Amino acid sequence: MANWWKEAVAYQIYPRSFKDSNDDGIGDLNGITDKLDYLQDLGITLIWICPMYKSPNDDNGYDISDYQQIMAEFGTMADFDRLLEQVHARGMRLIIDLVVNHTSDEHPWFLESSASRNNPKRDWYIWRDGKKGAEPNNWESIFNGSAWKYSATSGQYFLHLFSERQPDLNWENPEVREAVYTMMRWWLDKGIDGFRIDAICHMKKESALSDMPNPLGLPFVPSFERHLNYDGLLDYVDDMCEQVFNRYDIVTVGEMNGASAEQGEAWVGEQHGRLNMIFQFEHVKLWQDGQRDRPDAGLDLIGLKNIFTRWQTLLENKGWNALYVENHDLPRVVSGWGDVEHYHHESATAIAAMYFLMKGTPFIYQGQELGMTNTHFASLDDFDDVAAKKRAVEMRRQGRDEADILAFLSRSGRDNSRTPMQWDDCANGGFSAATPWYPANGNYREINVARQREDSGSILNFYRALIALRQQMPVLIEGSYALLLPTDPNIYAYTRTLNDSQAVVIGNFSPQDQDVNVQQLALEGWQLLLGNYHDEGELQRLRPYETRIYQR
Ligand code: TEU
Ligand code: CA
Repeated sequence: MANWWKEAVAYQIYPRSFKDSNDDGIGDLNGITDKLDYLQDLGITLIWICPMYKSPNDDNGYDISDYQQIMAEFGTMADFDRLLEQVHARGMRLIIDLVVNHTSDEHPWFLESSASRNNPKRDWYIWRDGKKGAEPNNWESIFNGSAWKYSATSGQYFLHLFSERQPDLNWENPEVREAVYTMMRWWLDKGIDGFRIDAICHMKKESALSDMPNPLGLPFVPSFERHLNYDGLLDYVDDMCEQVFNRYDIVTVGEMNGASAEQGEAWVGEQHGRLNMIFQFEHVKLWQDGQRDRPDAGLDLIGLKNIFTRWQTLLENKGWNALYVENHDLPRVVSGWGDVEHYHHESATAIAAMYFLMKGTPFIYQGQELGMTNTHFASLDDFDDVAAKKRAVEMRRQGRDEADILAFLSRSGRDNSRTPMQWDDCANGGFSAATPWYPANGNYREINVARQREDSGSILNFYRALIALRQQMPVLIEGSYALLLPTDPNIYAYTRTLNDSQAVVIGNFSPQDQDVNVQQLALEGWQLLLGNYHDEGELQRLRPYETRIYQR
């Protein structure tokens, strides 16, 4: 196969929480380098690290004040170079986060732009006059509150779709594009293997910046859903590909909220030559929307099957999927879709097999391979994430009571996935000898790498087996996907087929036994390759959260 990234198994690192090498309580680049053997041993071949650039850390590095310097807390550029070299020495590849929808308000570009109305960089950001003494329009920021902030220096407002410390760049301006491309080439010439492109769906703004309809009379109206994937966005992407990406042997993955499976081909269809993959959001929103309506709703399995199957089928032979169920913006998947209390091991591994063996490049978020869970928040003071804090303010404004807000943020908050990686049962899970910047999840004594490494039946070793299986069996990389039992509310089953070789992945996503129609699935005579129970069990019955992988 021509494209190395199709065979890759990817691992996402949140540097602040991965491994602290110098015991100041903050994860760092040398910490990542120290753990490369762990990743290699697991079978990882591609690493994505979240932003490690200079940043005042309003949004944990997603607010960049210098694209060509390393955040002091994370180390130096020499540390980065050594990390890259050590990744390559192990035959792995490294991609970094490209955050160019916005910069930090401390970036020199923004400092210049905000200095005066006639500064040469004024138009690098999106400045507007107020309307009758108020914000230029009624858009709400993704992190709540107005999407505009007033700057007294020049008497105008600037647009920020995220926090007010993350002003949006004006991508209409060719000078902005050129400056960003120069920066991108600088990293690519250094030898990185590609980019995960942050918030790409938000880069194109509706040019009139017109008010949202406001039937409910809200102070500010959520606007981002309407402006996601706005007309003309693909022109930016084409330009970026032509000017930069297409000149390198790299992989590009866009963070693409707002693309439906039907639109997927425009983004990653090979004949268009745009991005290699996108992180689509449909399965994530299914869960989030379900949570909004019914807080205790777990997994809507049929909804999930519909979404994954549409992406699998519509991109078949056309483009490539990025497969993921966790990242640093989401709560832990086993806490949302599984059953941590009764079937932690079974549900974490059933989820793993289900998404990991579809067609596409699987991404594992740090700690997912251990079945790390959501953490415990005793009060609203326990939240660190800027998004959670601002959400709490907005919920208070809506009159929601504290207990309600705490419950909502506890199950949806991004801090859940940002607790320190659990390496062993030493203090702070072995992440750091110092007090970590964010407290470790109290369950690190039970859930940690050291313990799971020794246990052949652990979640970690299940992931290791999945990765090995995928590397050994071309059908699991290239085989086409077909859904079985589409209307079964408890069982997710599908085949992968390549010429005369076939695999079946079957999983029970309920805490009850489920009968399997062996005839319907034609399972007789198949060979069991991997399962998440100690014994084979009965062909015709799946135990709670049991998953099995067969081959013909
Ligand atoms: O997230 C952006 C992101 O999730 C949006 O694209 C999405 O549309 C929105 O949250 C609606 O749910 C990225 C990073 O992953 C995140 O950590 C950053 O906070 C954010 O960009 C700003 O850089
Ligand atoms: Ca450190």
